[in-house]
Amino acid sequence: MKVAVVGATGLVGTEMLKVLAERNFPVTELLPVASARSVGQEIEFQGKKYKVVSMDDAIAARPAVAIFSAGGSISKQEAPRFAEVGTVVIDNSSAWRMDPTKKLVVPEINAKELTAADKIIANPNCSTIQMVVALNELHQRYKVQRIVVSTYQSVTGTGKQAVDQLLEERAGQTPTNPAYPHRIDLNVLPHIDVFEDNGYTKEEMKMVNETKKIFGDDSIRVTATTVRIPVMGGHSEAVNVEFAEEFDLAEVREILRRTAGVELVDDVKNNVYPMPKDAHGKDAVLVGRLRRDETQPRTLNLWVVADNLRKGAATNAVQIAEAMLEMGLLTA
Ligand code: 2RA
Repeated sequence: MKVAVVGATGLVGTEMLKVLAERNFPVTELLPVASARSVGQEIEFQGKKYKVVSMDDAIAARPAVAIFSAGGSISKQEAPRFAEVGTVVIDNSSAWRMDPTKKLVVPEINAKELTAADKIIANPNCSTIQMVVALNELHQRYKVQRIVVSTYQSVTGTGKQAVDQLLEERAGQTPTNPAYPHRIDLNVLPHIDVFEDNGYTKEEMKMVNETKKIFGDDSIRVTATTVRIPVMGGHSEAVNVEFAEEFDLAEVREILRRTAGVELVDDVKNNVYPMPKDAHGKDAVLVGRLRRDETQPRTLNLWVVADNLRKGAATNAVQIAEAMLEMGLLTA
């Protein structure tokens, strides 16, 4: 199967190639696409060398699927051009997520909604994906009514520029090309993406809006505070969730144990709980610190950690492609 990866040289694009190879996705021909200045650059995939190609050349090759991680403006402009030649686009930017004609997919939750008519599919924001994966089965059993979430997000979510800033600051250097308005080393920034008129950031509003769309329930109330922390990989989230129905903590634990995509890591007596360092390279969403919110009924606290470049981006996108393949929606 011809597969294009648009943004192939970025942090997420590189992870997408890794995941495609690791999961043996049936790639017969890879079309790596990157900026014009990268055209001709060689990259290795499954022991073969491929040259980076231009967007036009990739479209002309009519790949079965094009996985994008190249920013919203490029996706807005180029995804429809791929779709016109019959390519299925899975896009990791925010460009299509809230478009009512496009599906926002976390395979464990709503892959079954995909049809042959879906030619541009949106991959949710990393901080949303890990939260809804953790809550999915609990939502089916107890019905989520309200979520209060605070996130602790790695600099890899911003990209290479932010990683370089952290490394330079950690080495005692003045950052050459800082990604953030303040130092990030030994600091935290309650500021991810831009501020909206309502005082929330775009990142926070993504969690609010995407959660409702993925669960297909506009009545779910979400409020979020998203924070950047000096961690090299892995997003963590403190989630406080109020359900419509009362729950039993032992049953919650059981449900999480059998929730697709979740690994329960919860034994605080032995200092066992999810940490970003343990999520590196994993596709599972790690859940722990389970405890009842004793200040109000039907409310649970949990701590959710995932590799933001994998399940938060690359793996979820590849899993969408896998689901479509299984459903006969991708033609080789
Ligand atoms: C971030 N979730 O962490 C955003 C985009 N990857 O910066």
